[in-house]
Amino acid sequence: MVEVSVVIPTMNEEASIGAVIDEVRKTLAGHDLEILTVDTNSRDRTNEIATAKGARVVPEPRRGYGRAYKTGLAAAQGTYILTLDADLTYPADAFRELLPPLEAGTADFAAADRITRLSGAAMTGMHRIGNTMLNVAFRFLYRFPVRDSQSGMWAFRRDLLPHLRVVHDGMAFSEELKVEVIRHGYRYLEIPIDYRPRLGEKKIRSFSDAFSNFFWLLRKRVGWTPAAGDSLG
Ligand SMILES: Nc1nc2c(ncn2[C@@H]2O[C@H](COP(=O)(O)OP(=O)(O)O)[C@@H](O)[C@H]2O)c(=O)[nH]1
Ligand SMILES: [Mg+2]
Repeated sequence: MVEVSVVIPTMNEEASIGAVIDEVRKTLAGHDLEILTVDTNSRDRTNEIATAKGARVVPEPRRGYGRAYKTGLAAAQGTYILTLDADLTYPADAFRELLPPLEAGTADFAAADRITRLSGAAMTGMHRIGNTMLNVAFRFLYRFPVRDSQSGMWAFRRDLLPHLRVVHDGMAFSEELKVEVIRHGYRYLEIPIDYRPRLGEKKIRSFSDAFSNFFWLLRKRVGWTPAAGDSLG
């Protein structure tokens, strides 16, 4: 039985994927672990490196951060699922703080909070403004004191998945997942981390993704989404 599945979306991340997997293994040594990378058409050495480091590469040719997670989460087998980016921005050692509250049964979903200890170099001004706007909107619309609605580093029990219906296939997957978790009354915990500057080319478009994520928060709030969506598990 797999205890912990780590799911990592990748798209041309050869500069960092090896170091991310190394950090994950070091942090979770002693756990029965599987590492899945969900890859969309990488044309560089991403998949070669991930395979060499013992990860299972799950191909997902359809574009989108959320699409990749839907495929990766469905393929994961662990009791606990942990996620992070392939760009070395999220310090994997934060799993040492995210996982124990789940194991102890004091939280159902734990997310890394990049905002509380954010340093100047790790996020551009535009990105920071976008995040602030989205956090304010999330708090107002969902009456929940979230610190970092856009964080992509999570830890949760896999048995939550059948209860979560996430529609969005793009970057808004992250906020929508949190909305689902909170709406179901699961205990949501945020833990401050030291977010780092990215290696490799970023896939997010700060301006258009911020607007699209904002409108998605609104639409989700009023229930105006194109489909109910399938559950994640
Ligand atoms: N498989 C897959 N991964 C993606 C896609 N878009 C982004 N990613 C990955 O998702 C993570 C987040 O993307 P990133 O550019 O770091 O966005 P940011 O952290 O919000 O600035 C990275 O590991 C990317 O490689 C996609 O369409 N497919
Ligand atoms: Mg990133």
